[in-house]
Amino acid sequence: MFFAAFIFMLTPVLEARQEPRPPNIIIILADDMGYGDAGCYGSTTLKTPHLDQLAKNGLRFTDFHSSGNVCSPTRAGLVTGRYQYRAGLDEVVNADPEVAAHHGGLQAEEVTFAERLKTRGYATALMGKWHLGYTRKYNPLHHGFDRFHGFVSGNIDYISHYDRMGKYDWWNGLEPATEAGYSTHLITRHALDFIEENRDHPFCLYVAHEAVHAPWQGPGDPAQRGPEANQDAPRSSQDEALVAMMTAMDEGVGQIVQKLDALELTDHTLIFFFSDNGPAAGSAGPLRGRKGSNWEGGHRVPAIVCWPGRIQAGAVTDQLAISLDLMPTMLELTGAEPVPERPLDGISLVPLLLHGKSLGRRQLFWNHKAMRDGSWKLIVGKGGDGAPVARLYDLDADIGERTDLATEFPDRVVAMRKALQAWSEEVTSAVTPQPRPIGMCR
Ligand SMILES: [Ca+2]
Repeated sequence: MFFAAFIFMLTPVLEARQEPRPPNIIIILADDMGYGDAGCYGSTTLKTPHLDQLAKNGLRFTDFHSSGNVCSPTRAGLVTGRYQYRAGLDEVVNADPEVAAHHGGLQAEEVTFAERLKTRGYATALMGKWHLGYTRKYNPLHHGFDRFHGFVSGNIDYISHYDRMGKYDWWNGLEPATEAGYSTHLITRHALDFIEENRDHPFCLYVAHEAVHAPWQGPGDPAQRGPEANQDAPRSSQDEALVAMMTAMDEGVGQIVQKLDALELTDHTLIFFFSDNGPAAGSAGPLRGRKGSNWEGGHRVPAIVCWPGRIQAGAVTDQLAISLDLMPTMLELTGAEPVPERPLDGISLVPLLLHGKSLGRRQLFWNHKAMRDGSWKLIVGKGGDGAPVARLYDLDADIGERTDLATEFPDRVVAMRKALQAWSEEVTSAVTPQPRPIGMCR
C-alpha cells in the first residue's frame, strides 16, 4: 500500500505547556493540488521542499478530505464549518453572468470563522481567491475579514489578473486595485505584510492561493487575457507551467515560515495547509478520479498542520478528517464560541493535534453520492444500463477503489445508503436561498 511504511498513530503525548496566548492561525489553501502533487506525498515531478519541510516540522495527514470536489463548495464549507449544501453553495459560482450560479454567493446570514475569531480580538485577512460571490455584497470584507487582497472569481490570468470572461479581477477590499505581478507572488507578499503588521496582535490569515489552478502560466509567461495578452509570445508547456506554478507557491510557504521565524512568532502560530479538491493537471497519486469526482481522487487531498512545540514534529496520521473540521478546531484553540443557530458539521482536531488521540470512527459525506463510514466508502450512481448502482470499497485495503465489495456486504450497503439518504435530507432541509435572476433556472 502506498503509505503503509509511513503510517503510524501519533505517539502521544506532547508535554502540555502553558500557552501564554491563543495561537495565530494561518490557513494556506492550494487550488486543484492533487494527492500526489507534493514531494512528501510521493511526487517525482513536482518539487516542494518547503511543504516537505513543513511536514517534517509538523503532522501530515494521509486521509484528509475537502468537503467539495470543486472550488466554491469546499470554500463555503471551510469558511462556515458546515456542509456547503446548507449555504446553497453546492456548485461553482460561475464567472459567466448568463449562468444563474454566477449570481449566488455566501449570504449575509452565514457565519464565518473570521467573524467568530474577531469576537476574540483576532485581526483577520484573506489574501488570494474568494470564489464565494461576485457582487459587492458578497465581498470578504462583509464576512468578517478585515483585509482582502485578491480575486473573487475561480481563476484569473496570473499575469494580467483578468478572469475567464475578460473582466479585471484584482481587489484591495471593496475596490479594484491595479497591482503588477504574478498572482502567487502578490498573494504571498500581502500575507507577509499582514503578518508583519500584526506581529504584536493575534491574527487569523487565510492564504488562498491560485496555484495550481489553470490557466497554465509560470511567472515568466506572457499574459493570455486582457489588453496586454500576447497569444503569440513563447510560453511554457502545461507541464513546465505546472512545475513553475507549484514552485512559486511552495516558495511562498517557505517565505511565510521564514517570516514567522524572523518575528519570533513560530511558537505562537499554527499553520494548516491543504488543497481545495483533487488535481486538474497534476496527480492524484494512487487514487482513482480527479477534480470534480466523488472517487477519492476528487476529494482526498494533501494536508499538513504545523505548530512547533505543540504538534509533534514529523508525525504522520491516517486519521479520517475533513476541511469542515478546521472551524471547530480554530474555535477551540482561540476560545471563540460557535453560534447555536449555525451548528457545525465537523469536529475539533485538537485532541489529535495536541494529544495524539484518535478522532474515533466517523461518517463523512460528499455531494449526495458518496460517504465514508470508517474505512468503508460507498458511492451511488447509475450503471451502464441507467439503473441505480451502489459500489462499496474498503479503503484500508484498496485505496484505489478497484474492488467493489457491494455484493459481499449487502447489509453494509443498505445501512450506508440509509445513512447517506438521511444525511442528504437533513442538509437540504433548511437551505439558505440563493438569488436566481428572473428567467434563469439553471
Ligand atoms: Ca479548486
